[in-house]
Amino acid sequence: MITSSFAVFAILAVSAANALAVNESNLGRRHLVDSKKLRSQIKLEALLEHAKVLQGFAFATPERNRLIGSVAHNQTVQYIHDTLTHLGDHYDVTLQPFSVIAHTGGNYSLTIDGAPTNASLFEYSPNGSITELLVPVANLGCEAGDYSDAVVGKVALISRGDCMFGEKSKMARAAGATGAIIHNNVEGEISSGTLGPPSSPAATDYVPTVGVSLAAGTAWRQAIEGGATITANIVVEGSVFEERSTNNVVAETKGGNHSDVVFFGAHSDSVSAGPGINDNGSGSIALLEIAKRLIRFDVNNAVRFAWWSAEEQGLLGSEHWVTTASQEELEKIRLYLNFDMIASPNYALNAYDGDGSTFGIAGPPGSAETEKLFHEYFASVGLNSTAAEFSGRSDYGPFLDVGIACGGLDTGAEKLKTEEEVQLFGGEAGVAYDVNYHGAGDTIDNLAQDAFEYNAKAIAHAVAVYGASFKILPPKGPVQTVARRNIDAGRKVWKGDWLIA
Ligand SMILES: *[C@@H]1O[C@H](CO)[C@@H](O)[C@H](O)[C@H]1NC(C)=O
Ligand SMILES: *[C@@H]1O[C@H](CO)[C@@H](O)[C@H](O)[C@H]1NC(C)=O
Ligand SMILES: *[C@@H]1O[C@H](CO)[C@@H](O)[C@H](O)[C@H]1NC(C)=O
Ligand SMILES: *[C@@H]1O[C@H](CO)[C@@H](O)[C@H](O)[C@H]1NC(C)=O
Ligand SMILES: *[C@@H]1O[C@H](CO)[C@@H](O)[C@H](O)[C@H]1NC(C)=O
Ligand SMILES: *[C@@H]1O[C@H](CO)[C@@H](O)[C@H](O)[C@H]1NC(C)=O
Ligand SMILES: *[C@@H]1O[C@H](CO)[C@@H](O)[C@H](O)[C@H]1NC(C)=O
Ligand SMILES: CC(=O)N[C@H]1CO[C@H](CO)[C@@H](O)[C@@H]1O
Repeated sequence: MITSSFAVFAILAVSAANALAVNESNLGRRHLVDSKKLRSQIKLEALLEHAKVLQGFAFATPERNRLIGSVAHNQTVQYIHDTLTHLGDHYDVTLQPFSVIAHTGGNYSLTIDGAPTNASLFEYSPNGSITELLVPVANLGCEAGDYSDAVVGKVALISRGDCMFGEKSKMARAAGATGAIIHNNVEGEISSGTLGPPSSPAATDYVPTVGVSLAAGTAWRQAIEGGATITANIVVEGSVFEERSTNNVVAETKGGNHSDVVFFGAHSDSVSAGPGINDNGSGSIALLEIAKRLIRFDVNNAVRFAWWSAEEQGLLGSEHWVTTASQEELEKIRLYLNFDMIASPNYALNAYDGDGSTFGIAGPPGSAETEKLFHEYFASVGLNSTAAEFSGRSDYGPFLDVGIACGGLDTGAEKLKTEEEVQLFGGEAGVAYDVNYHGAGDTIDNLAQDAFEYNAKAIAHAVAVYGASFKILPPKGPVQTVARRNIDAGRKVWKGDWLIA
């Protein structure tokens, strides 16, 4: 239940209600949802109106963001919830409360034999200041037996691979180490890794843990095996863990077969650096506007929408939903589609690579057909489209983990646009798709309005096609009872923006 800042919301609700006006006299004679008709209802002006409301929430607070648990994020959740409930009796709308442990702050340094050394700090690493000998751990540090008595009181040097970073840090602690350095098992540094939230804000699950490159880790191992001693100094300061309560919003059409659901999701929170209007306000807004317009139509398959919270902490909202759903609930989902960052200023129009033809990782049966649906749709309206890596790096990750077919669209984040993509989409080569990614400049003024509208209509197309029929999909694959992780040694496993293994 969200009761905070109700007065502020009440004022905004008036303009929201106007923007919502639906011609009730048309509701009595509804027809089966149709792509062209639904798309014709999706207007850029309405999308931008919602964007203004979300940005207004952020900019009315000193932090100017929509970080989970903040007033502006709570208002976002309430705005989505109230917009849906004000539509009348068309959706079952629920708030799913949960709490997460957020990690803020944490600056750090690594010094090896007195020399400052490149390293990254794992998210959820605790404070500490350790100066101790470095002791290599056998194998991949995923079994208690990999840790010899020599690590007691020392800094454990562990290879990446096989199990999660958090498990390695926990095992190092259990074996008596006071700090841990995890080196990569493929070339390059380990950037933006997470240990995963501790069991409570006060828990002492982990030792201070940093990540280094394969080259650095290998050199230290070889030196130590050759008889040298190496002293590591790890300092982590100002890591703050706090519990924050928040809500997912989930809405399902009253109509349609509730045992055959097509599920659309986006995340409602932003990072702390800015209001998050492209990342990922844009996906949330498109879904809200489509949900509003869909009430004029009938559906054969129930259409469910979710606005996930705590994506930025590592997909915690979607994971909470998936891990608390029963096997029976999960089996009712034919397909999950995800939409985040769909209006990047220097955009590419990407559909998730569900068939694996571009990046080599395919999804469960139905994922390839959904990628094809989007490419064919864009082609039918004269637009080019490309594939985005099907990495699990957003809220569809938990759905893929349990074997549900997935798809989705995005327009690119921090990576640089290529010459080839400029031929397809215009824009500037060698510049990030979204230079404001995770920044204060992620505002309405910096949205690509054309991409926003193209993508909102593409989503409406998928809502219409799958709301009417799943006939283009092959038979479903098996759904797993317990969420499993695709952790192969050396494969990057993403959780939001974070590597977990
Ligand atoms: C509502 O729809 C009816 C029937 O299509 C139409 O005659 C009427 O003008 C519409 N009203 C408004 C306010 O758009
Ligand atoms: C936001 O909502 C959560 C969940 O209802 C609540 O626990 C929290 O106190 C709210 N935050 C603020 C700043 O009002
Ligand atoms: C952390 O930041 C503080 C304040 O800027 C600074 O004094 C301290 O040296 C930093 N610590 C490390 C380990 O970099
Ligand atoms: C440290 O990292 C920086 C930035 O990634 C890189 O330019 C530099 O070469 C690295 N230094 C070493 C010694 O690896
Ligand atoms: C880490 O240190 C900061 C002060 O530098 C403190 O506020 C914070 O609570 C400490 N974190 C933990 C998890 O103890
Ligand atoms: C609803 O969907 C389920 C699962 O696909 C199917 O078994 C059932 O026959 C459908 N019901 C109707 C009325 O179509
Ligand atoms: C699609 O790509 C082709 C080939 O690069 C290009 O000629 C065309 O202008 C692009 N279409 C659009 C709408 O940008
Ligand atoms: C910060 C963050 O997690 N943003 C997500 C927004 O959506 C894109 C596309 O799905 C993801 O790649 C980002 O991780």
